[in-house]
Amino acid sequence: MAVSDSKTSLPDRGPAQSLREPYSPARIEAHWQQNWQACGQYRTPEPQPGQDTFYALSMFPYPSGSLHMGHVRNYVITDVVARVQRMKGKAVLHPMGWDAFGLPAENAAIARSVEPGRWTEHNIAQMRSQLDALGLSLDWEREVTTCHPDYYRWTQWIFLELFAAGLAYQKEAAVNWDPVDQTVLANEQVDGQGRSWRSGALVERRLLRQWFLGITRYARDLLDDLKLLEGWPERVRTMQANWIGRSTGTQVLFPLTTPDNSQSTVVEVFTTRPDTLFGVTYMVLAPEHPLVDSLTQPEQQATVAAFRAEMARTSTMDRTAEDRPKRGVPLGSHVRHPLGGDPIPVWIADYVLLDYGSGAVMGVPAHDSRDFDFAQRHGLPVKVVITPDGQASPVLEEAFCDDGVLVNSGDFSGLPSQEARTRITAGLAAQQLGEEKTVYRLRDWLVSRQRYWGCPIPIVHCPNCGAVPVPQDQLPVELPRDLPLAGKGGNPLVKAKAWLEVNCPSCGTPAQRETDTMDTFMCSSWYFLRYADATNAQEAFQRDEVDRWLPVNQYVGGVEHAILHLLYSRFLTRALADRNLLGFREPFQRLLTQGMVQSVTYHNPRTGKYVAPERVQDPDQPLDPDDGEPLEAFFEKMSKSKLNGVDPASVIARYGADTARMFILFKAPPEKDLEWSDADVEGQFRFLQRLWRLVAGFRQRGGQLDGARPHATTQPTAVDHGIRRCVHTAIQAIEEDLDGAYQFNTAVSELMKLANGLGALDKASSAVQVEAVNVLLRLLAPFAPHLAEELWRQLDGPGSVHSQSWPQPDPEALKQELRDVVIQIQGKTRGTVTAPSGASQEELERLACSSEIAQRWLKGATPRRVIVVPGRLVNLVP
Ligand code: ANZ
Ligand code: ZN
Repeated sequence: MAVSDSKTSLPDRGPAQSLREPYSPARIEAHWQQNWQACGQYRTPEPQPGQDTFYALSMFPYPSGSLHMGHVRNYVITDVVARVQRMKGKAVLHPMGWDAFGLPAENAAIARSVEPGRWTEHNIAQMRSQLDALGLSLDWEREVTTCHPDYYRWTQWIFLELFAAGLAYQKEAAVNWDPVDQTVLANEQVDGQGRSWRSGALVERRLLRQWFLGITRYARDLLDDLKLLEGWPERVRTMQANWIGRSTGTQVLFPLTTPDNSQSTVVEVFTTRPDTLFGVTYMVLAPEHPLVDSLTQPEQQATVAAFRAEMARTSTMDRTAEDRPKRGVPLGSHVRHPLGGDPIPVWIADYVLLDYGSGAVMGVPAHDSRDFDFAQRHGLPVKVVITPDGQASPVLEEAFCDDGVLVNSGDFSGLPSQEARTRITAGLAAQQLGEEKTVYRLRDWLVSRQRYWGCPIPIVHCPNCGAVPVPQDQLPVELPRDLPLAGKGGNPLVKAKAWLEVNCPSCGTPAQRETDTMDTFMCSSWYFLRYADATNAQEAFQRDEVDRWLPVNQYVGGVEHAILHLLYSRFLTRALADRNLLGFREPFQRLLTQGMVQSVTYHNPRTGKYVAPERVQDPDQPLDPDDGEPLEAFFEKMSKSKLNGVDPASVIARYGADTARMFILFKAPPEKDLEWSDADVEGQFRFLQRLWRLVAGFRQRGGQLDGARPHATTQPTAVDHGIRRCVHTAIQAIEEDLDGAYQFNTAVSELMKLANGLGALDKASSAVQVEAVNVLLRLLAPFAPHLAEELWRQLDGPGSVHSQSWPQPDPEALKQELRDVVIQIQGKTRGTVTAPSGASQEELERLACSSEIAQRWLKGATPRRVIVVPGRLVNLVP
């Protein structure tokens, strides 16, 4: 744990500029950033006994070289959360680091022939200074960089923990091969169109020996526990649930009519519709199914081999595309219907996947649309066994996929589908030919990559011992630097002889290192643990440290990580918890997925070209400056290719980070998309200027923040009362906006309302003025940290504004004083109503006329005359 600097080295903490000059963010911000850094202002404190901890975390960036607005929004949101929690007295951990392995570094390095490590370091330095300019309250002493050996040493250690638990293993599998990046991809990294998430290339299937992590062992746990994550967006929980994809159905065994020459005497299928069992007219195996060889009859061998070869080249996406005619070939063998005994021909077909269920399907053309297509195409019979009402139906035009009543199903005819499912499953179970089964869509996580710039897999392949883990005391297996990069496609580790050739750690025989590196998602699936004990050189982390800071109280990041990163992290946390390495199973208590930052985008619909906004002369009638053609204008996520990016550095240079922060927070609720608007940025800048002048005025009147608290003056004036009410209403409203809901946009509006309410501040008693300014600056501190600090210092406030406590509303100040007002009808007292003590004549008149007393005595008539004695009485004369 860090020891705080000796007090003597405290830097000059005087103000940055004179209050008499106009607000100058450039001077103020640099000044305070240096000060904060020099005195370790945001170093993580050692939690005091009884003190609550709070872990505020942003998803760490990939060091691409420049910070974009999406990053800025992400980090500013987390920063406000961290600052508020600190002021609320929590011990706050708010770290930052770099997700620094990965293909872009390698590709950039090849393109520019710089070493990936140096390219990465350069980018990190550049992004670090951009981050510093935002005034984030980060503890840089806990910085982690995943490509540094002092970090990846522990990534390797975790891999070996998983290996020891049987959760990291090698197997031959049909995998997703990205032909552009020349590496395999996890299923999660292939999009809905069958393209690589990074290169966009159409993914191919290849049979390769790869490393997998056993995430499926946790499928059920990961799914069931989603319901505990109440602090997560519903959308993300749904996406994870769908990805894990639980399906409950029946496993049915179809005995072979003629025993094959392998061990197996049954073909196993998984179905969610056992009620359709009597409608089976054929059986389909995945082309890669292990039984295909033994079930292929000699006369079918040639066609089967050709079909399988073709399937091996076709992507899963293509194979299972809805609109594609279903193709397949018969094997020439038959199975027996488990309840009826009829022979059923066995086929292989494109639409059946090896790695779902049991890789085999019972074909029920009458009740499944894919099977219907397939049967039509291949002349297989269609047998109806479910109808809406249990009556025999005419010939089907298409599959009838709904539930209904069974027909043609032996003893089960007449049963409704739902009941039939239970009864048929029980019938199968009685003969040991089936049972209820739950399957998941989730597959084990393929973590090996055939690329250089990643964490080496700490395994040695020995001809005698097989895959042998590198002993702990030999970690890290360092990635050799300065290898000649082979150009796109080659993994230079394969040729790095000096590194590659080692003796087996177990038997000493000459052996070879594993040359695959890990998927970078492995590096990012535990970094949040490392922050809790970031400088530990003996262990990945000490359990005590991790247990005291985690789970992360608030995680903030992009929704694009809803599945990959968040699911892998949840898995890894569980795996480590099961090895007693930590004491919790869910790493992120609350998750905020921030919306995108969009900006105005100009597009020429005819040429398809984008035009940069600064080249458009008249935004109301945008024309293409090159050819004068009309442009369409819309808001879209900032991106280089759309020429609509706004560079954070230029906004900061022009207005300062505080304005940028205020704008981003004010413009939209954090989870919603935000439309960039120069006018609104300007508006926030003017607001900060106004605060500057407000405080300058207060100072000129001799105002100071010497820590004085307002005394309960015996006779508060109406102005005092009004100002205190305004101040404490703001405290209460902002608290409500921030508490859990994080409605920073309305919190900023409340600050603006408060500033308006302080228009007559100079008329208030000095104690009330001091209180008002004191509260204003403390409320402002998380949002505009530099300005708040500067003004606090200008007024000689104690210490740093960021070490002050978060303001609490005073219930007294919030009270509306109420009093009873007498209602008379034609001079006769008929009752009373309660009204705020300062209510105006008009308000009292309105209250009286709408009162129940008036209703009763005037019966809807409007009084001819109303006499008001302020604060006392209203006389209604009908
Ligand atoms: C017979 C049947 C009849 C089916 C019927 C459906 C309707 P979900 O809900 O996604 O889990 N299936 C099983 N394994 C498969 C594989 N490896 N490749 C392709 N399809 C497979 O889907 C379960 C259904 O998907 C199963 O139920 C099976 O078709 C098919 F009227 O079995 B069914
Ligand atoms: Zn060996």
